[in-house]
Amino acid sequence: MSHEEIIQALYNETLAGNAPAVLELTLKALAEGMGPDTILFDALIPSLEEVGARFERGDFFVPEMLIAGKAMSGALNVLRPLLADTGAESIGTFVMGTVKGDVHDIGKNLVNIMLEGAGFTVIDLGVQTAPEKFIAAIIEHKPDIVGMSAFLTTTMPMFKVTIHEIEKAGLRDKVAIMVGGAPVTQEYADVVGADGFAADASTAVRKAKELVAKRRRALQPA
Ligand code: B1M
Repeated sequence: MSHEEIIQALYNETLAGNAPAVLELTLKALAEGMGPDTILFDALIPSLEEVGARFERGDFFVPEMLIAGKAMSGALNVLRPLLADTGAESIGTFVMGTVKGDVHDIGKNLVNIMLEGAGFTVIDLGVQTAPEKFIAAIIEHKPDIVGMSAFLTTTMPMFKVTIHEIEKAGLRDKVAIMVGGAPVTQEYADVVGADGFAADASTAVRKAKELVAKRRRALQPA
């Protein structure tokens, strides 16, 4: 199989939710010398975008989304160490969670992998993260940044609720707050009072580095 054929097959099998084939093709692609980022950005992510488009058109339903998501997650498990293993010293601590009411985690996991790859220590709170869980994690881990993902227009308001609870706990000035997820925009991030927003995983890393640098500058004695 040529590299193009592997990419096409990975796209098709992810769309079909064929997890064993996606795993096998991912391993094959790596054995053929293809980069993990090529596999991710040229095959897996475009395929999940098509899954979403078909769901919107009514051609796919929740079970199809679920099995496609599972197939993607299986491949991500293989790619994770390759994308994240830089051996770099920690450049900051990032607490990350998908907000309460939301079970989407593929995008969040991808951001985590990229953050780890860039040298962040990532504490992943998982999905359906209630404000009190974010607060407990801030107290326990003293992160530089708290990141929240939301993938539904109905769960995006949890950003504001969570930030409000962090404020009430007296912890807002202890952390920078970043938000993201498919429906989130910079305008929305500004409205909820977040310090940063990113539309994708690599921009998230850039933004996170900027926020850490800004915080470190602010904490330096004049
Ligand atoms: Co759902 N789902 N889903 N879903 N799902 C979407 C999000 C949807 C857009 C599909 C559609 O209509 N086109 C739609 C939301 C519509 C809306 O609100 N505007 C939707 C819906 C409606 C639903 C349900 C309500 C369906 C139902 O039950 N009727 C339901 C909700 C369940 C719940 O959460 N309470 C539901 C369920 C599911 C599954 C469980 C079946 C499954 C999730 C599996 C899982 O995550 N483990 C699923 C899936 C797979 C999808 C789609 C197809 C794919 C999402 C994905 O993983 N994308 C999705 C359609 C789509 O987005 N195209 C869809 C790939 C991922 C790499 O991209 O998630 O955008 P993304 O992440 C990006 C950026 O957003 C950014 O970086 C990531 C990597 O580049 N980013 C950040 C993410 N977090 C960040 C944080 C940051 C910074 C950047 O800083 C902190």
